[in-house]
Amino acid sequence: MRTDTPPTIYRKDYADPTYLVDTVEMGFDLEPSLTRVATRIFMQRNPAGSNNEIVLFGEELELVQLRLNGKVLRAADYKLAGGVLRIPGAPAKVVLEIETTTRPDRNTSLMGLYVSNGNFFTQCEAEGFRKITFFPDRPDVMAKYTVMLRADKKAFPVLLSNGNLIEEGDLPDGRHYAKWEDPFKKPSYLFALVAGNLVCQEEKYRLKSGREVLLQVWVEDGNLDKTQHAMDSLINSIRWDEERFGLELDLDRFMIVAVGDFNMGAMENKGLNIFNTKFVLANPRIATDIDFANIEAVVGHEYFHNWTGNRVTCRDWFQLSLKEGLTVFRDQEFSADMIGTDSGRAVKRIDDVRVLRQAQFPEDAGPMAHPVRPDSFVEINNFYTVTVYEKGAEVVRMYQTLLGRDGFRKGMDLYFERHDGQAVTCDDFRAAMADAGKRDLKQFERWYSQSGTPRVAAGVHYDAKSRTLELTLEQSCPATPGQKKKQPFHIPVAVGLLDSKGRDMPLRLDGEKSAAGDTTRVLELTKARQTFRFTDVAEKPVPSILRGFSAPVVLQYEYSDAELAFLMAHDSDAFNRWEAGQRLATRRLLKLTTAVQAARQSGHVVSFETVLGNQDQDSALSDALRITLRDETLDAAFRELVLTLPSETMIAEQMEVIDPHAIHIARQFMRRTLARDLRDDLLAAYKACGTPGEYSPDADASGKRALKNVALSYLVELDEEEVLTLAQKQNDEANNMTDRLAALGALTNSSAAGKAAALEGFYSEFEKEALVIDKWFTLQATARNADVNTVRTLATHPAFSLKNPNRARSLIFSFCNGNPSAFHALDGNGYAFWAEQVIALNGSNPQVAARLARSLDRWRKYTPALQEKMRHALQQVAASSNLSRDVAEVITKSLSN
Ligand code: B3K
Ligand code: ZN
Repeated sequence: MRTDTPPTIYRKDYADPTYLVDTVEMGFDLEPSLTRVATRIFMQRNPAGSNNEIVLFGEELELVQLRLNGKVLRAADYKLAGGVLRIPGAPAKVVLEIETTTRPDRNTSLMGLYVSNGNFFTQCEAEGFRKITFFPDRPDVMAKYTVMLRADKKAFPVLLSNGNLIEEGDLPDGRHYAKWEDPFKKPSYLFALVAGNLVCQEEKYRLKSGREVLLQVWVEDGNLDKTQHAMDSLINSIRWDEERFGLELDLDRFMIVAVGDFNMGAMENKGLNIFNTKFVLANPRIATDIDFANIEAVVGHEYFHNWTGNRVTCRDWFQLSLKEGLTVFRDQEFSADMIGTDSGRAVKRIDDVRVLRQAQFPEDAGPMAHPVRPDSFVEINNFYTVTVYEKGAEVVRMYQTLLGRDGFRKGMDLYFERHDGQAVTCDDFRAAMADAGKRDLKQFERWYSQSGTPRVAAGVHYDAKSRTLELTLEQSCPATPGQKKKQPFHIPVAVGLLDSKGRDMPLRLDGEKSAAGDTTRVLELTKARQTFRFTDVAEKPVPSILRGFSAPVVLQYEYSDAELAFLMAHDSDAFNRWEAGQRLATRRLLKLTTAVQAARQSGHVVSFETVLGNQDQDSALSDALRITLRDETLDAAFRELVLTLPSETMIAEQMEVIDPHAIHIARQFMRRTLARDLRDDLLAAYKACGTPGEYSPDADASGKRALKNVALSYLVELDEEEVLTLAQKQNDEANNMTDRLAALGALTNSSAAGKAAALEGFYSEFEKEALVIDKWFTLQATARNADVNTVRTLATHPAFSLKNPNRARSLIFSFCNGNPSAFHALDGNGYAFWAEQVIALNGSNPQVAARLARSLDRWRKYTPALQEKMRHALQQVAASSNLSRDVAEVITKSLSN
């Protein structure tokens, strides 16, 4: 165990910077093994600061020289310890000149300046700029930057940085230079440079105002056949932000650069977005429909940051959701608008809620639970979480639900009017919404300060005589680390009532003169318990509660199976229509899981198939799914979502004590049962959903492929010759990666004779496409018959490397997070493997290591036998030497909370 406990940083300790920076001039002499950086910082004492000490941060730097107002500082003039350089007693106006060197080719953390495949890239958010030079590296210090890049012309023909290119030319010794100037003030985390051998697709685009801008997508040579979709997505993003939010691109040049070694998805550096290749490169041959959709979303996300994040940024890192929650909300709305139809919007909404429930709800119930605006952290990189991002987006969405679309837009306008060019807080955003909408949103602050997923229990009482319906809503929120008791939240609950024919009933709340004509009402739950009275309710309705998932809560209401089937068939709210099916399936899956456990306990299990088969034959779900499957008025994409059972992780979340093996057996049994019950309809859907002709990733075609391929995945459960032949044929003839990968997956999870050959054929066909080989690893790591030995063997494959984050994720993370029943093998070998990998990654890339470390953070939820083995693995990591701050925080919290 490390001896020095890394310090915890608290939000309440925020202090204004002592010095503010006006301008920064930087010169880089780029060499992979030793890069020289000369920085000139023009700074002034901050009237709001508490003293005259200059505080700079720097890590893994060699300090060559430091000059203050022209005078070289000697060691006695400053203090340098623990990555902080302090110059006490500084004058009011300072020009600081700093010379440092770094070693980019040895930088495996992929933070700061590093080399990937021979090219230079940077990643500065959150605190990577301090690995490039000493600087007041905090987001509330905003400055204008001029950057001079010098490098060997042959090895690094392209030299890019933020803003506009103002000068370029040749230098002696085969070197050349480029000078870039960013006209906008920015925090250091938005600094970027790229240097190397790259090519670009470029287009000129005319903004609504008439101004012409230059758009570029930079990639390695040989990838120009994969940039069109990113370019289209960028153009759509620019147009959408103008139309929906009145926000214009403020630069004359906007660049996206793809890099193969990257810790996360992408980065919104001003004018020079750097992207993981996974979110740029696409063509039908290598990318699936989901990849196409993700690229659109991520290109949009990073572009939208230009206003929500860059023009208005965060005062401190506790406010991260100010930019991330808001920008995720914006990218979600963008993707929905790109589909355009109401049903398409619903599909997108369901997808987003699935992510929230699958990943954020567990986080909010585990040892790493934190509010959307955290109160403390040890390592900020550990707080780029689904809570800050996805729950944060839900919080932003609730403003829109409460204020209406126009009201929300007014709030956004006011936010920019007040704060353009500033570094602000989540409170500032809430104030803009409240003031523009003339609403009291004080209680709404609890969404930022309290962690945990609120529960809303609903109870309904209908009185036929008075024709009134009372809907009682009661909220509570489980205790989370550091937060035992919670105060009531301000929760928008969208409600509709269905009559016996399944039609929406007119709504009139007690006290209203007449029904307002709406059929969905947003009720505002602000107290622990509240009753809402609907009058003029002609018959006993079936309530449709939390329509559109109007708040990130768990709704508890005891629907009968018949009511759920009814909602599945009739609810005008597509989200709740889908939700009803998920509830029905979850209920059944939990029953089956309990049956598996009981059978195992009794000790006489011949086959679970027999035991489960003897369960009451319950056809409610099959019948309801059949109706949906046959309903051609519904989008294929929606039908696919209804047909997809809750994941094993989702079912686990519903259990007091998680038993991954029982869940797996139950879910597989249910898949086989459904495949048998729905066989002919699945086959019909498979045949009806072909997408002949040229590939297009549009919503209609991708929806058809999704339905077709989910049908195939059910059908292969039957292990029939006819179906296996279909899968083989699809694998051999597919003209796009979506169909190819689905067929390969179906074969891999079946007993088909040709499955090994299909896997090999896939590998040799796509050997040169790193992103496709990632899929090849993932498919095998998550295959039904995979175990830890499969993964250990794959880890010795020549194409595997732990150093490349995408590759590490494709195999190691996919297994630990995406194959629960294999990972949680009773012998504990999955956990031992996990510990080895966390320790190995900790040495090279702490950020990625800490992500993997999270795979065991919910260990206390599992059966005692598994818990014991998990704790052992956690302790093993805790005891290893040189633990990074990143990993130490996750492991310590996992073991203590
Ligand atoms: N802002 C970056 C994330 C940076 C993560 C640093 N550990 C990407 C994004 O959210 O758009
Ligand atoms: Zn973001």
